[in-house]
Amino acid sequence: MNILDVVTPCSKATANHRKSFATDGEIINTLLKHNMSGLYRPVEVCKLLDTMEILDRSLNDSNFRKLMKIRNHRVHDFVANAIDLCEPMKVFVCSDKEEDISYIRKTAVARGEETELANPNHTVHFDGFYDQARDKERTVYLVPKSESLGDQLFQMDRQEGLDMVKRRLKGSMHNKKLVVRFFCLGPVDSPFSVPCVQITDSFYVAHSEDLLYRQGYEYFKKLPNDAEIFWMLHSSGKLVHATSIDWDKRGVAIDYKENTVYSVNTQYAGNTIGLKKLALRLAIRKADREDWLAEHMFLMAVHGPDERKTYFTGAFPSGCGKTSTSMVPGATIVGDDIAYLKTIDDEIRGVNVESGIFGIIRSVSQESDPIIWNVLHSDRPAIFSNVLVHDGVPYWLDDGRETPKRGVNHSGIWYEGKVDANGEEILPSHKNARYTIKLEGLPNLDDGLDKPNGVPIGGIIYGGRDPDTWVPVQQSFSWAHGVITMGASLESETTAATLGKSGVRKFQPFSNMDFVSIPLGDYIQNHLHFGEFVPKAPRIFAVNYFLKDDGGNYLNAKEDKRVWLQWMDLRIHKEADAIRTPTGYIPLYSDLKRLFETHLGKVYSEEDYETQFAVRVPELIAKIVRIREIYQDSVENVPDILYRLLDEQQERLEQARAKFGDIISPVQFL
Ligand code: SPV
Ligand code: MN
Repeated sequence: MNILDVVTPCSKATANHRKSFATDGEIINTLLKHNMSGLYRPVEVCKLLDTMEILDRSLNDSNFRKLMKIRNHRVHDFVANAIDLCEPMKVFVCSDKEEDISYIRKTAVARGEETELANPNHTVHFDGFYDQARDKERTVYLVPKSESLGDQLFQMDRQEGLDMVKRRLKGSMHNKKLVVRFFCLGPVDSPFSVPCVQITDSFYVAHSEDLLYRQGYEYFKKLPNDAEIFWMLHSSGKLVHATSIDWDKRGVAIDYKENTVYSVNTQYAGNTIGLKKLALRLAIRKADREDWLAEHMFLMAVHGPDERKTYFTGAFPSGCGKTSTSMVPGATIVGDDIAYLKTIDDEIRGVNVESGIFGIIRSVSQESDPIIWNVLHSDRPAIFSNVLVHDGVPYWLDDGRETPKRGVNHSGIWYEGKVDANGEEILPSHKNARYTIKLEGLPNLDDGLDKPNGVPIGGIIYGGRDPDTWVPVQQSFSWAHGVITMGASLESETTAATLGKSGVRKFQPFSNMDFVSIPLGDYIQNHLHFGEFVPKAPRIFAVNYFLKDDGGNYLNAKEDKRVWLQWMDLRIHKEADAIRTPTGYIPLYSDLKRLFETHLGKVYSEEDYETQFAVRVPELIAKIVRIREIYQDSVENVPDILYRLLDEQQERLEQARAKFGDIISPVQFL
């Protein structure tokens, strides 16, 4: 078959288009090869030629060639469809080359999406006043008519959702440049790798992803044609002063049938950086199909006695100490936000999906988070978002410095006492203000970051913002007990990381509720199954950094988490005894006293121990009642073992109450 025979009947084929093919032997050969090998029927070749026609007319020579080096027609289709829908003025294809990457940063600044700060390697980005966090309610799964994800997840009819999001995206890139970027989630060329294509009209998004993810252009060049790919299309929509103004028509839609995510009229990273929480939602489905886990977890190494390293993952809802745990002095970090876990050779191993940090900056001070503080005051590249800028210097809440009385923040020019449209005071820096940095080059970076098979996981930690139930640290009795009474029972008070009121206690199973994309009952079943038959399954722990006394004061200092980590390390290696309580194993006072002294140089009193580790029976029972009710009322396919383990825990608590009363000192269980 002659290529021109196929071209002629195609509706959009133009003379110019045929000419460009006729001069590009490489493409003609590709098309002929595919066609002859029976890969495409003529009608598909027509589609392919439509794609080529769009790309040919929209990309200049150099970008066209960069795209064609990736010989995957699904990539070409995705880019062409995005161009057809969003109608950009120009297209930029970003390779892994330094010149392309620095063009992204330069353009983010030139377009006003970022502003350079006094430190030449730093920029600041502002999101719109009403676009400062993840919008959970306007993030929906597109679900075909015959399927349901259960009552817990936001979903809408797939076709209606696609129509809605495409209507919003239509023409959204007029007068803008469309950027195509290629990344790899997890180490490149590893059993964990997931290739991703991101299309965006935001150079801030493209720049952030450069700091946060592993480059994937070269990887895509070698990728088999049928590789599973995650696809992301984002447009900030209409901009005024470089911020999205149609935030009330903000939308994030997850079309899991096509592994594609759409995001429009928003800029906040959690809604727009497709590789972050949007890809996590797709990954949870992939993990469920393939029997592994995709989790909202840090990954770090605790350095124990004799230079021993033990890796932990930790699931904490946003704003509950996840990043600061993974960055504690004395430990090494692999990742702070998203981990994939797989069983390899009878061991559970994990990787950091990302290669950077998008961390909450509030409360980062020289004293509380010295490593992060130093990084943010060094010459390493960083993007600050939604902080206060005064004289080119970024400030944030509780940073231990005197806050300037004026400056620029997400509300524009800011001065002390400025109020919003409702008369509420505007804080100098947003509570969810963030920093974006690469992990590469951090002084505390673990050498496991890019290991293709990841690192072996010794312990899994669950923690939330819990004022009155869990003790500061405890270990589960078994894998299933940990999965059910710690992971599946996690609750946490809301924070500024999501839109809506802060400080409200919410059901947050596995700290992953916001991203779970399969029915919750199936997700729990997957967890139970995952560790059950692994000979060296990680130990499961629960921590609580936010326990309060009756007067509402926190019972622990921020740095105490270093001691809890050391204790967990000892438990994994069977080097510390523990007390069995109705909810799990807790530390002995003598061990904590020693660890506080060694690691923090602090005297830990018996009185503190008894208050912090007291078993608060009424609160713990009330929690079980709440959790049981949620599962009974609104979750389908709940494994029976969940109810059994919750009932048994309640029974143990009731027996203890009958013997010792409502609030039980840990020493009673000795
Ligand atoms: C979180 O809120 O959990 C984050 C930031 O890590 S983002 O999900 O990107 O909003
Ligand atoms: Mn997160």
